[in-house]
Amino acid sequence: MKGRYYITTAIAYPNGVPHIGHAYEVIATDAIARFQRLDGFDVLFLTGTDEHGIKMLQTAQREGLTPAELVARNVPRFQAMVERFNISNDDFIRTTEARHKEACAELWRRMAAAGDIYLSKYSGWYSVRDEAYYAEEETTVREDGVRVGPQGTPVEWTEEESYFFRLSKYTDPLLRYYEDHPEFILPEGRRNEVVSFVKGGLQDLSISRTTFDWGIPVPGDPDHIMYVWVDALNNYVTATGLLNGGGPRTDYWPADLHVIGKDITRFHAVYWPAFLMSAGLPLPKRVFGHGFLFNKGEKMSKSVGNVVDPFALADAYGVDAVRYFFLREVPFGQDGSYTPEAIVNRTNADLANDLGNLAQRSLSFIAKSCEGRVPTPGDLSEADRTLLAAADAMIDTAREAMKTQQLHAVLAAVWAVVADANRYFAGEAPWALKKTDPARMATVLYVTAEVIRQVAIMAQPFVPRGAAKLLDLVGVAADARGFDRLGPAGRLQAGGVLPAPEPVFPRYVDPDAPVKGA
Ligand code: ME8
Repeated sequence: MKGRYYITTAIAYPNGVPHIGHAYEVIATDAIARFQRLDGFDVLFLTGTDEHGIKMLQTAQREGLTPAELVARNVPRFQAMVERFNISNDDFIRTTEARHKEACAELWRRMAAAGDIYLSKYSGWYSVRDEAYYAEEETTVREDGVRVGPQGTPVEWTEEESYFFRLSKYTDPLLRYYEDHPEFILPEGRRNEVVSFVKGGLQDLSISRTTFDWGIPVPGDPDHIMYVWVDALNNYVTATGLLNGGGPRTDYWPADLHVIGKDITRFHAVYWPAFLMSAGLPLPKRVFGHGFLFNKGEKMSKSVGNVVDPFALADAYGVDAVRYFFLREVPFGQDGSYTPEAIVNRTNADLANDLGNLAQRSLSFIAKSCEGRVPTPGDLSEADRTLLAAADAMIDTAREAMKTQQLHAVLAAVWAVVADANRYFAGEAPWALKKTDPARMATVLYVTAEVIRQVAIMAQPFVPRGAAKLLDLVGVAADARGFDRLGPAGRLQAGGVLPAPEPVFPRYVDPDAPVKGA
């Protein structure tokens, strides 16, 4: 084992059903978690739901439910989404769980013991949609007279007694931390935004509410409940047991990577490290703010009616295809747009044609011409060596790209080898060699199968189902699929018996398209 690796997603508000942005985040995080596991790390992968706060309460009221009823109805949909997309999370945390309430009370006590919490009166602007306090200068008045915060959501004037956290005290320590850890916040553009926000000076933060009670009570003053972001951020620590008296997971803290969307960078890169410094806990190593997905270039919103149901996408195109499309097409960290045509074009080209057909053609040829056994290679030609070298080099490129979570670059490197293998296979034309030079044919088929083995190992984090099936087809045992088996270490053994080939990545055919000849 190379060491522990703790990775998390944001925890979603279950105030509605999951949308494709939620699916995108768990898919990307899952690819990283699977990559690290295959690379020999002892991974803890956490996701879950953020169930308190005024937004949840108001949604429940609008629907004539109690907040507890609302979460009881919606959380299973989030759990089902995680399952549907083949997410390999080790835990699913709900902020209404007892373990979490205990951990939050302990966090609060530690911040209070550090002298960082005081009682005062809050008056200012609050956005329920963002669950965020904004300074007056961050708000603007829209043409229709509605005052909105920096994310464009309405803010309302709020005045109440509140506990405050001495965030101002952490301005310099935070700036020093960003300076000493230039890769704490990625991508770089997001880091620059955070640094300039903090340089502007931080004001103390209101961290409790008294006007509703759907939340975690403040220790010693149950008239107050904790500000939902104090509660929410602490989920990452709760899952390790560190603030619940210990247990087997405590050594996973600090987290290696918090994967979040760009709109919640401030909470993760400013508030969260400040709370942790105050509580005397180590800081996470990285916060990665991914981009937003847009439907045909438009922002998804319930009022526009273009919110895409991730279950419908999975049903239409398949889980592997949806996973592959978003991770290959959207440079991780940037915004992405998608259309049904783009999903079909990309996955038919890369999965069905380039990889799927290559595997189907070469493996059926092996089945027919080599008695269904891994062929025995002869001396390697220049072309054989070049292709094998390209396959052997994938993992180094991939590890380098993964240092900064460049998932699309990993896939680009792997599919560059798939393209090489297709050119090789077409150029060597094993079907012609069958009559003229069967020994050379065997070598070409061996090299092709070996490259498929390595491509499939590399593809596991992204298209887990299809990659596993490919590995079955080239006869790779379940315990020989880790990255330590890449390169010469795990070369296919000549003579190994292979199962009957079958197609792995189906081509998407529009169910409504006119049938040819009909
Ligand atoms: O923010 N494209 O919950 P949430 C990509 N509970 N990502 C998107 C997206 C889109 N169109 N829309 C949302 C919350 N996201 C808090 C998090 S963490 C301690 C608490 C992302 O349900 C969003 O950026 O509004 C966030 O990372 C995640 O989905 C959950 O969003």
